[in-house]
Amino acid sequence: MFEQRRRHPEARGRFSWLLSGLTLAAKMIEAQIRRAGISDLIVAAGGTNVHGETQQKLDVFANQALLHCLGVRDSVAALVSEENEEPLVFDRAPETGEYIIIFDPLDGSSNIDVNVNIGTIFSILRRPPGVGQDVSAAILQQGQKQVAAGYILYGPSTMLVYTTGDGVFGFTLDPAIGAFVLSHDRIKMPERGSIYSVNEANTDSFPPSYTQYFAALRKSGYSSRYIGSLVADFHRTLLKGGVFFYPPTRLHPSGKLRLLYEANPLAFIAEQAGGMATNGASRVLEIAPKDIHQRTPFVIGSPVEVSGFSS
Ligand code: FDP
Repeated sequence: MFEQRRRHPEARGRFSWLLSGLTLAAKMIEAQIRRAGISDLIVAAGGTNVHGETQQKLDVFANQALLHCLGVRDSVAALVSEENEEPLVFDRAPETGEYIIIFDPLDGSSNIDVNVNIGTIFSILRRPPGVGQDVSAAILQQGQKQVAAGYILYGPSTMLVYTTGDGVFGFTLDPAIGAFVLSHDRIKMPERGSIYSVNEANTDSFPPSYTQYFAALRKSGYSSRYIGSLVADFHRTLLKGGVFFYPPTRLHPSGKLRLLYEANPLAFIAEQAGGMATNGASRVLEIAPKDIHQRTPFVIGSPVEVSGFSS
């Protein structure tokens, strides 16, 4: 991070301070996740932890950790969480509160209770020039305006993957020293892969363009993987190539995934790694958001597979 900062002599360290808030929250969340099964036993035994506190659900804990660790950074103008109906806007002067942070505190919630990978996703926007004390109207920016985006994957090891628009970097948490160590320098997504990823149980309600494309992929020898945690499915796609889909379905006619919390940050990372992301028709990063909780169909992955599909 410092190396990247050296290339921007005008940087004042506010952004690094912000990222340190994210990594601190990530370590708090990861520590809680690691004890998840044990905490359940404690709850079953009496409902309180060793400090006499009632155990919280992990997604509530993750949300509060992020709101706290980021909210105390004075460069934050607003925090927009998937878990909260409304953004949390801070009354900070425009020259101080420079950043809007959008996050999904714990993605893949259906996998929390079964010890399967889950993640935190974040997207960072700058307060546009001329926007006064109330920044809420400036939250709905196109994904291409993001100044940084990333995710933390809580898996067999915990990883932070992020971009500031100058490549994608992966850091692995070394539990022995409690620090994220650069482990994946300038990640490049393979041109093409051999895996497609989609919840096939929804096949009957996918538009025909999707089912036809999946059939074509199968004919060409593709295999299939679906974890059901977006961060984990994306992380595999980033490293191994291939393509992930969340198409429109009967239950979710506009797709299930959220544009601001999920699609935009991962699309930024994918493009920075040489991949692509679309809603089936146009580039995700060019979609003009109308609502903070807006959903979108999502197709993301290697350029060969993503460009080969059109809804
Ligand atoms: P979840 O509902 O378990 O929180 O957006 C949330 C998400 O998981 C993604 O992480 C995941 O890719 C997707 O939804 C899974 O949805 P389906 O169960 O409908 O496949």
